[in-house]
Amino acid sequence: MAIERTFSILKPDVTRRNLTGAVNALIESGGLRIVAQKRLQMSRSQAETFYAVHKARPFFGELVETMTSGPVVVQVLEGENAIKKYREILGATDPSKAAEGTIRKKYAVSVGENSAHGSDAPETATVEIAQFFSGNEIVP
Ligand code: FUP
Repeated sequence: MAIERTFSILKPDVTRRNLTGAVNALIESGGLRIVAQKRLQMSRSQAETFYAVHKARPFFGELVETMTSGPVVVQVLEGENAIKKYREILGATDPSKAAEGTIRKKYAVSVGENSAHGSDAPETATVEIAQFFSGNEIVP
């Protein structure tokens, strides 16, 4: 199986409630390794760039507001099939539909405040990692 990297964001609802360690424990016990991590305040323009694919959606404004409402923790996760595996650990976008034991089932507040992001494909993972990390910040 292929060793992959995926991009993760622990969203402001997680940092606000001091749940960074709790979410990281689920990531690590799920078999992924945190090979880069930093806490930062996303600017409006960073959030708009990151979610540009959703620009035309009715929730875009609220999404940008939410993502800039407090600190986030951006991460690079590594492991076998990391992209798919992290999506499984995250659970469904809507926490009411997320499986038991997933990050979103345990911790998400709502669809808009759903605790964490994970890349959905290898191409997006590469672009998303490059938006926040330079190569020498990723230490396997
Ligand atoms: P996901 O890949 O699971 O993060 O989900 P999407 O890319 O579909 O959505 C990205 C973010 O947009 C979600 F995390 C939260 C927000 N969103 C809403 O606020 N309302 C919606 O109906 C759908 C998504």
